[in-house]
Amino acid sequence: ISDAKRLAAYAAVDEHVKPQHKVIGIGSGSTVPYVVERLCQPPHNNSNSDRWYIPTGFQSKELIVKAGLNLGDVDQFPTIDVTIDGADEVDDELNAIKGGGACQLREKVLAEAATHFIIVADSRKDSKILGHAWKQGVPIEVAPFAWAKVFVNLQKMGCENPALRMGKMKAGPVVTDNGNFVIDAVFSESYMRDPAELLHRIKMLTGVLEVGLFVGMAEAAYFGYPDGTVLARW
Ligand code: DER
Repeated sequence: ISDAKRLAAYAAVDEHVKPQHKVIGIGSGSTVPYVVERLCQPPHNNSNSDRWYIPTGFQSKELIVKAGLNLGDVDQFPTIDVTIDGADEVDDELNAIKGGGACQLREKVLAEAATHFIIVADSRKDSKILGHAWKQGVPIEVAPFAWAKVFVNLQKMGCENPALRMGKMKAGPVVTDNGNFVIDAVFSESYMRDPAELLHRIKMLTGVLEVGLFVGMAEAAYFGYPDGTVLARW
């Protein structure tokens, strides 16, 4: 799987990061380390001295810092040339479920700020309809104060078993880089067939800060396969 992730990441960087691109958004998860790895190799590394890298959270920031790359902030660079990020699942229209790593708020800010938003993943994420491959539900970042209210409203919407995401080796819920909670909400296929409508309905719930549905945002997606091939969709 790691080889498949590396293949997807390398292909996406080689195809979409040009020498003239000076502001690069780096996503979160287990695939994006290979994006940074490729950007530190020739010929891409020749452009790094005057290039800025914008993180989507703590893990992403550490990747940039440890690679010795220029760390920027979205405050300095509200417009980004290319953002490359992973995903939990991608449908046949390049809509994605993101937030498996609880970073979807900053990820969506950088995806929206980018002229080019590119997804990289292994083949397990390549799907037709969201929810067919990723069974953990739509990750929803919520204000801690409002989580129970959002929970009830998600049930009223038809989500059978919303779940407050709990920490591992940490008592209590996962706390995001922004100090919020995450509710994972599984919806039936009838909802997932219209991710734009579902995104809107969830986002309108008071207390919801961001929803891990990236609809109509990705320009292209690269999927690495165990047989050594890469599938690019756009
Ligand atoms: O949270 C996210 O959306 C991350 O990008 C992540 O879930 C991507 O998954 P990966 O670890 O398979 O790259």
